[in-house]
Amino acid sequence: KRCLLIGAPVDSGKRRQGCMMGPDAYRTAKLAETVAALGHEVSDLGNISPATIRQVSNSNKQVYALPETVAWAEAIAAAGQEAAMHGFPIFLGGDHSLSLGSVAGMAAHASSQSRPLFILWLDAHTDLHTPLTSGSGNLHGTPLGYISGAAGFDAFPPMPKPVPAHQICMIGLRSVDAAEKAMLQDSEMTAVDMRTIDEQGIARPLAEFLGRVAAASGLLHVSLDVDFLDPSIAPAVGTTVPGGATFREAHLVMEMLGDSGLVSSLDLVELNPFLDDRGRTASLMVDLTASLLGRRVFDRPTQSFNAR
Ligand code: DIR
Ligand code: MN
Ligand code: MN
Ligand code: MN
Repeated sequence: KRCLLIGAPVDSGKRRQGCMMGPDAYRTAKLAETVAALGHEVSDLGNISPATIRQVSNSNKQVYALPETVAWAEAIAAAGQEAAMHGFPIFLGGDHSLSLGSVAGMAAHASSQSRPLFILWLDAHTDLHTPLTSGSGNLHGTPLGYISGAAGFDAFPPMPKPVPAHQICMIGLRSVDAAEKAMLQDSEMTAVDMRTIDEQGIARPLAEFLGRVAAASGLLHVSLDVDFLDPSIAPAVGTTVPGGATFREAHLVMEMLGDSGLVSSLDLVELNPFLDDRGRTASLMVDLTASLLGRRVFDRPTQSFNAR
């Protein structure tokens, strides 16, 4: 693969600052070197800057830093669409409002290739709010609302092609606001919460989704929020929620994604290095990326064992 690292130190998606340091934390944790050691070509494109900040209006006055976040989304979408023509974009966040841009860019790319775009959202949260429903006013809680074509995003560039609900899968859920639950009520999005993972394992729902991506010859964008992971292994995020994915669950997801060969772009978001513990969350995110890009214990297919 030709991996293109796009630093997007967007920090306007919520009030607590620190995600601006994310891209440099991934560099310090040797993301480029680690990916190159797996045999991939890697180019670090450096950090991008937001587009010109324009005054934008929104009826929800509670929304935090809307003009800044719109300006970031515009720049990230443009850089992502361009990168996707040349390789495999890896977006180094930055908070999750980054995906208002990355997914818009990937949607434009997919549409230019006449391929359907699928989204895998690895997160404790559903991020389905709109600027009108958000209680916190934090736009990092809204990208899936935007991506799926919900109303209320008139300040943002229109989504090139909203992603149909049946092409969206969320895994790791354990903090869903009432408005988001209502939106999921009669939606065709796949929403896998931690209880489902406890009862059925994480591999089953993922395999089912990957089967659908493959059957449709889709492109697959993966958005990995640090809070998908259990806080005991990933403390460097402003919105930790107990009961998250374990070390092995997370690696298994990434290994299965790598084996599928279906992933075409990746977001690494919400890392707040200011909250980290000697860089261990940044290092874990780098190792998870390595698992997605082919790092394995053995260079052979997994053996299967029959139950006696
Ligand atoms: C919450 C938190 N649902 C909000 N969202 C987060 O502010 O709307 N998403 N942290 O990752
Ligand atoms: Mn070009
Ligand atoms: Mn998120
Ligand atoms: Mn989250």
